Amino acid sequence: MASERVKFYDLVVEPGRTFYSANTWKTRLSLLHKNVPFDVIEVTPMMLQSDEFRQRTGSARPLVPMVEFARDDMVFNSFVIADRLERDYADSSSLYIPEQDTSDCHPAAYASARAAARVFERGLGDSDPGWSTFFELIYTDLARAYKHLPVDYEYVTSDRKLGFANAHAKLSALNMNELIERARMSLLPFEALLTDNLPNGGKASFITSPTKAGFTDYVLFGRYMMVATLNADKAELVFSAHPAVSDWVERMLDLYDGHAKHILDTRK
Ligand SMILES: N[C@@H](CCC(=O)N[C@@H](CS)C(=O)NCC(=O)O)C(=O)O
Repeated sequence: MASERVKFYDLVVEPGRTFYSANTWKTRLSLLHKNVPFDVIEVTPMMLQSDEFRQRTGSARPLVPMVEFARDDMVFNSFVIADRLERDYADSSSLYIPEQDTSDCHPAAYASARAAARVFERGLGDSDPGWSTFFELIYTDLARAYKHLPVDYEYVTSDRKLGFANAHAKLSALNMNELIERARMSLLPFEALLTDNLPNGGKASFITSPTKAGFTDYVLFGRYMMVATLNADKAELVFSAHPAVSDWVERMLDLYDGHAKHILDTRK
């Protein structure tokens, strides 16, 4: 399929600032993986809450990532977008089995790989199931980033946004040393995967496949970018605790002409 430019909606504290959303990083990297040219539309939480956005998206609570493939063809949710990219750009490396083009993947192997990616993104890649502590780890940094914008601050620290009672007080009272330790431990499976010997004797460079990054890498790297953009010291403390994971972060930063590294270097 011809690669038409699409519009990719990404979250910022204010226009011109950095891209900190773990979920939108999945989509940004999925678009780059599939070689789909895109224009970034920077949106703030208040823009997303506006009547204009609610009407345009037909959703009472619009969330990013969103990709506008064409007028009146807006797709939400990072996994739904990934599936759409797999369908529309089947003649390029699969997000779930990156060593093959999507159209060449065996259906049974494809279903297994897609299911593994889905479980992982709803597990470690999501705050709700409690598999990891990445959101809790940066919550106070996120709140601080909005402090000078009273209306946005009120929203991002509200129970409505955070999803449970007294959320701001509870999240702010968590013990940071314990959070850092738990976040480190949540990376142990990846350190093992990247250190184990493969059947051919080599080592895996990426998580989704030994030689090429894919959707599962983008899920974990989204968590890394969320932490690194909001508090670089915490990212260092957590991700550098494991040598193989630390090397993987460097490889991820270098992907697609150093796309993520460039954003870390140029946007704050
Ligand atoms: N499961 C969804 C999660 C989407 C989501 O939670 N997006 C957040 C950013 S990480 C958002 O739009 N937040 C703005 C808001 O809550 O108003 C996905 O993967 O796309």
